Amino acid sequence: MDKKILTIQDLSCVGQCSLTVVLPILSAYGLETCVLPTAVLSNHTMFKTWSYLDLSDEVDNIYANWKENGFKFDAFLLGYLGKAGLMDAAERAFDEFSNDGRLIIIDPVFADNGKLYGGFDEAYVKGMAHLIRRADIILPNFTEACFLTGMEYKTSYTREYVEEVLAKLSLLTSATAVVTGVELEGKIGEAIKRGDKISYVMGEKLPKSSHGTGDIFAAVFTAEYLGGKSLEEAADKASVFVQDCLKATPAEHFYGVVFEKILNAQRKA
Ligand code: PXL
Repeated sequence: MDKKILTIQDLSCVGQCSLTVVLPILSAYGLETCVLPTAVLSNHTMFKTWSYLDLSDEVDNIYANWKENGFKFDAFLLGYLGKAGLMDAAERAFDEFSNDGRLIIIDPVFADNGKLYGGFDEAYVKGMAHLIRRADIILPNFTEACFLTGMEYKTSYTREYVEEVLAKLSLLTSATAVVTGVELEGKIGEAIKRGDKISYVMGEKLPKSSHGTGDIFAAVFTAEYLGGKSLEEAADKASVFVQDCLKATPAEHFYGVVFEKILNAQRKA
């Protein structure tokens, strides 16, 4: 039977991130994609201003009806929750709505480039460091991996430093860690730790980055991995997808990437 996935993250109405990118990507890969919206924002928080409707209070109502209707999911992809209180709700979803053999992928989504996103604090980081114990795979970027482990964020570091961070992540969770945005020897990519095995998937470092690319990486990685690719293959496909998005995005399109073009090109190929 086809896989049914629940993705838990916010709906930013404008800005090409979270649900507006993850939902079309997972669907295009043929996954039946269900959503638990954690918040509705006018736009993402990299714009000058934004409105924020926290949906925490609606979760009980949604879960009661899911229970009544007998819904279960084969996989979970968790992203931007916004409020630490929603971490309990996420755990309840794992406990109450899982099919046998389900996969839990957690992208912590609270920081980048050495800084917390607007609205997040140390308590959120601590909560996420606890929540990831429930994951099978975690997808932190290098900044988030440093925050989660209490390691210093550096812009220049060695392979040894990356592996120290990976080792500290293993103290928090037995999940496979796929740490994105790792920069080594002029390249950028993922450092992957599964049990004692560490591997790297490194690619071209482009002279720009953009908002929403972490969410796009998570969606493509999840779809490829659920489709049977290895961790490394899925990470490579997701990185190349993100690079293609960045290359296709004009400079004046500052708030996200034109992932629609790449998804559409993939459909026609
Ligand atoms: O792309 C991550 C993300 C998701 N959702 C919201 C955000 C961000 C990053 O800042 O602001 C609302």
